[in-house]
Amino acid sequence: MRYAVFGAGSMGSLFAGRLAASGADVVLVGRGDHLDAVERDGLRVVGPDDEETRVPLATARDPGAVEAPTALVLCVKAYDTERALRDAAPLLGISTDVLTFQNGLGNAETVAGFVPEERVVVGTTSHGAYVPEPGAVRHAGVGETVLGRFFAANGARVESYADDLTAAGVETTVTDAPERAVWAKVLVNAGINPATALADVPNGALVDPDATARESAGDGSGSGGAGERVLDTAVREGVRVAAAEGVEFDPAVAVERTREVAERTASNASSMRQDLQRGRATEIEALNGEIARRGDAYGVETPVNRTLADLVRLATQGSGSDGRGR
Ligand code: KPL
Repeated sequence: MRYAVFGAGSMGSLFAGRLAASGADVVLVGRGDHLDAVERDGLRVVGPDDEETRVPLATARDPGAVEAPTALVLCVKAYDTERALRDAAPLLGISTDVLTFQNGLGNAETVAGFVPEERVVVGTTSHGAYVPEPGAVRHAGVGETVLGRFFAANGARVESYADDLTAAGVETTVTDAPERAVWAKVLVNAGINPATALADVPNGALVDPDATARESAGDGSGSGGAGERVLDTAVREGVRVAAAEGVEFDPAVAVERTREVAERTASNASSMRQDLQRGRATEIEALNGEIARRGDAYGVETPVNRTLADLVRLATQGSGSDGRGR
């Protein structure tokens, strides 16, 4: 089994580093200071309990120089999927699987434009990771990872990918319903990411009971559950769009799950907040933007998701990017 991980961000680095440390054949494909540092000194992986290892890890800047892998693992931002697949075209062998571990809706469909549908594997992960400095990745929070073929039945190969990741310390299970796993993550991201990005607050601010209490006290110092209202409505609209696609969630459970994630990651800056702060493109089109577009297609109203998407577009325009990484 040979893995080529595309995208030297936090998740790509974590997967590639953990796989390499477990002895798997893996190359990390990307660019920038971080990749340079990994090429020079190996990847420093800091675990959730502060344990540290330095892992020698093969890197490549030119996908054309990479030997055809068994699995191409896409960890680039959702808006970069097409560009990454065009770059990867020379190394896609006749049986290479493409695993997408990206946020948002529509990634599997994009991948299926490049490889036959039976080779599309979709994964979601709730691990927390970040790159604290070039050459290092911090595995901040242990989560769950699931994967499964999106358009075909799972087989031995998918089991092997899950086994390899589990052996590498990223416990992974195989699911027969990857579209449900994707939607579950989308609902959480749609409920947390744009609100925290636009308000420039940590995730926990959305569910801060103190803020609610302050407003009830009437002294005007609290946000009065504003975050909860936005989260609640964005998630419920998303649940209705998912239902129109035949993926059913209990709305109250979906809201509660999103609240729990906001509480568990209370001090984190969401990925979209970090993107906006740094003037980078965001994943809004694959999240709330796509919920609104699919809502239109099914005749499901999504005013809050549409407005959140428009506001993030506006904020991104203000930073000089067109929101698509260009
Ligand atoms: O996945 C996340 C993100 O920021 O993109 C959450 C779960 C919201 C954690 O910050």
